[in-house]
Amino acid sequence: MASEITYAEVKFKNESNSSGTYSDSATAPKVKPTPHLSKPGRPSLLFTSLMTLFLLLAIAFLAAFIFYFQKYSQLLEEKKAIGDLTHKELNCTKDNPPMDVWSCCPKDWKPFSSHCYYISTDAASGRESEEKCSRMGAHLMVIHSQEEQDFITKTLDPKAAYFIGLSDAGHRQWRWVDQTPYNESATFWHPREPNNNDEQCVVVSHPYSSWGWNDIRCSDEQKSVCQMKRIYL
Ligand code: MMA
Ligand code: CA
Repeated sequence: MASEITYAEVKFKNESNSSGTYSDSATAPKVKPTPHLSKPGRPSLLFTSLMTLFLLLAIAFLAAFIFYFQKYSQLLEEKKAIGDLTHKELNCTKDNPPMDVWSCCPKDWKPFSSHCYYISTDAASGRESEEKCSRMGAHLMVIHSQEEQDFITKTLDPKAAYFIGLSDAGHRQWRWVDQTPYNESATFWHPREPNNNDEQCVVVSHPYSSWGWNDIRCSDEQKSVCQMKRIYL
């Protein structure tokens, strides 16, 4: 077949000038396709693709590293917080013998009804006091009944004042820290309290002859009472 015939030498007889004779080597650059797809100075497509892939992988690794580093830092932070939260010793009782459940409060916490209460030994601002309770898996104490008010006040020092989980959310709107409704008929304000719009935190105190609530500035440093649910095992 014609396509399979290779001409080593071609002569054009009727051409007057240069009646050229082209050798194999002379025709080669014109006829043969160059083996390289791109110019020798530029990187090949394969090289570019590999570099792009490598770059993408590097970015992915970097992103993953940053992501896991942040996760790890967060985990360390949480672990630190849990260090405070872990109650190393529990005091447990079996409340209802037929029920095979232990009801527990951490050591140094006082059980009452379905909760455990912790009386702080040092003074802090209202916000810090709530944060300290929170780090122990608790919140500032919420009082909804005379029984709760009496239970806690009989264990407190009458010379001190203790933050409870009640605060003014603005415009004298009283809010309990656990979001339970503020019931005006179950409050234990001292006479003539609350008395100051600038006092948005509340302490239970015994200034004269009885225990009651007083609004004070949240920046005041006072002791506090934390509350958490009993732990059932
Ligand atoms: C303090 C402070 C107030 C409280 C009054 C009551 C002088 O201010 O505790 O919150 O209302 O005492 O006299
Ligand atoms: Ca007051």
